[in-house]
Amino acid sequence: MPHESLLTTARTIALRAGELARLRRSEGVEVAASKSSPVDVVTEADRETEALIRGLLADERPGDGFFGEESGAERGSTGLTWIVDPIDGTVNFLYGIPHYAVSIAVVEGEPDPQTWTALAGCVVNPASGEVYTATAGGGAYLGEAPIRVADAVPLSQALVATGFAYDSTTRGEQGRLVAALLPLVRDIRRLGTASLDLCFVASGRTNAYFERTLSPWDHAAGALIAREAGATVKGLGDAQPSRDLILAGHPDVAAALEGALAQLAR
Ligand code: LIP
Repeated sequence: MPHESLLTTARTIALRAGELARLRRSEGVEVAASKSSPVDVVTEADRETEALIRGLLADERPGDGFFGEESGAERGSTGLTWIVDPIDGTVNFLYGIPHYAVSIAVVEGEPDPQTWTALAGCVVNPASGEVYTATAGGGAYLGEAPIRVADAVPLSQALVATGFAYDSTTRGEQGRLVAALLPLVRDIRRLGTASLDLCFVASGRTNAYFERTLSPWDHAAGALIAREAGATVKGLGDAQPSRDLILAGHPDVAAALEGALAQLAR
């Protein structure tokens, strides 16, 4: 498998970080601070888990760059950068909803989703024990089992996941769009963890996913896993995923969803 060593590093560290997050969740979780809005929170477990990941990567991969949600970016000298969300689905984690993830990806080139090449990625749900992995050209897996996107369905039969911003004005806009989309699809799922939303597309648990206002660490690993499982994963127009949009699904479903969203945005 290509980039197997990088994947082994990502998976080993993601599993250790997941164990720490699960332990901290069992001990009780409190908000440590808020960020972009009163409902955009960080917990001490977020910070502690990222510190663990960052330290283990520094030991294992000296010279690689780091780009994490809680402790920022550090340029490396090897051309590789680790993109880390220590606890994706922070609000689920805070409330004890067992649907959150440690997301670790390693990319080649600048740590910019518009230009990077993702080489390996791992998304671990510590609550369920599910481990999603992929390497560029090596396929996508849930545990040891290969995974593929669900077969194409008409948009009216598509189960579509999405998510909403921490900014209330943006959330209002997103809610109006989802209300207009709802009668056009089978149903909507809002599960609260972008990395797992992308893994659910990869494993056929949903037909498509879209969201705006995500950060690079939310989708770095999940986008590679979804692509390697046969999904189209794109941003707005011809762009790569960005804060403006990430959209993923079977190529035919992704195209139909993108068309519907464009129509509804007019
Ligand atoms: C979350 C994403 C989720 C989105 C939330 C939040 P966080 O990331 O995983 O898809 O809807 O608003 O951005 O903040 O838990 O790392």
